[in-house]
Amino acid sequence: HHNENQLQQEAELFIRNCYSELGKTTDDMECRVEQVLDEINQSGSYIHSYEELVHGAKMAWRNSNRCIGRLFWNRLHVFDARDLDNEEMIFQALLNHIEFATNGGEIRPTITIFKQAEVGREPHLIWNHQLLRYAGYEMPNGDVIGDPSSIRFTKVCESLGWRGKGTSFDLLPIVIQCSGREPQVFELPKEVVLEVPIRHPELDLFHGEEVKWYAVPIISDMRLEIGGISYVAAPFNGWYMGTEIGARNLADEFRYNMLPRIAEAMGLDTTSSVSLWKDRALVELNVAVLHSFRECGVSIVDHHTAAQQFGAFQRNEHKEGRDVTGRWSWLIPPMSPATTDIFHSTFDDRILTPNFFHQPNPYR
Ligand code: HEM
Ligand code: NRG
Repeated sequence: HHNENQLQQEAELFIRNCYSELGKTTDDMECRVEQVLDEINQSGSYIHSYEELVHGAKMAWRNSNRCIGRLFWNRLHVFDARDLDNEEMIFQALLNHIEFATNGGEIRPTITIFKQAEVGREPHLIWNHQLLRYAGYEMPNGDVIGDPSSIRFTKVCESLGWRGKGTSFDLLPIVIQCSGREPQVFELPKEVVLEVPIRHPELDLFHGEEVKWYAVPIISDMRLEIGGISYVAAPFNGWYMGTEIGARNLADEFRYNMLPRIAEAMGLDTTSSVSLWKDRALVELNVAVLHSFRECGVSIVDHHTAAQQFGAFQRNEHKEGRDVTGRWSWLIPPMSPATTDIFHSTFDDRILTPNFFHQPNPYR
């Protein structure tokens, strides 16, 4: 979408910002700006140095308006996978990402960055929304087994020859498409995927039914933009905030919809909403999620701690003379939002770059 002038402008802005944050000399900065502008004149594009790639990715996290976890933006591990050019090597890099990030439960915020987009060349793409996610199957009678939000992608996998076991928690395969070729499907080896069985410290919430969630959320369908360059395959992860699983994935009516079952197991009166059965079930489900992750030694943050960490992020940024941008409706946690300071604040939702952007879905 960029003409060369636009690209040169964005590149120069990024290099100046990046080099000033990294404490580089003006000589280094001016020299690199000139080099980048020349490179764009000659080739129509430019290549980031490893240092620029690393700091650019960190800036993109720092600028993610919907993310409450940004206190740790400067502690992102960056894997440079820009030279990988086939499906097998990309899959190996993804396995490496999963293992490194999982780290036996002590999760490390990590991003793996594949080849940049170029005009006149089909990019390498990952079709999955997250590297780890559960399949969803729609039954003829309209019931759904598994995660309803995966129904469409599960069908795509099936059309490519994949068959799931049909449980509520089938891990989807990884789908990789290189240079406009046919997409290839890779099953994840069980050993690399850490999962946490969910159980409440005191109550039997699920009537003995197995409920679990994977340890690491690895978003793999967003475009990373740094200095006018797009990295369309750049999966990243941190650790979970408990409410993402307990107040959304397992609770939403259009996801696993567990609240009615839990309320029944708790013996609550579900015939009238004034018993607040949904709220009481929600609290115990979220207690169970946090308890289970902790007991398994898997990193997770509760929403109160996360909101406090976000406050520390705001103060840090203020000290550094940078504005914090944010989107209120995403930053507030989906349970007890008014118990956090975030709820009582307002945010500027301007989009700074580098940043992560949603991009069109490669299938459908
Ligand atoms: C969104 C927490 C790490 C980038 C979010 C959301 C939460 C969150 C709760 C909202 C998700 C939702 O409502 O679906 C955290 C925590 C982290 C972390 C606890 C722990 C370290 C990261 C990292 C990156 C990142 C490492 C990138 C390098 C983003 C982006 C979004 C987001 C781009 C918006 C996603 C979207 O639009 O769907 N984060 N995050 N976060 N986070 Fe973080
Ligand atoms: N709500 C989604 C995950 C979105 C990103 N959340 C993070 N990101 N914590 C879910 O699977 O529930 N991260 O990079 O840590």
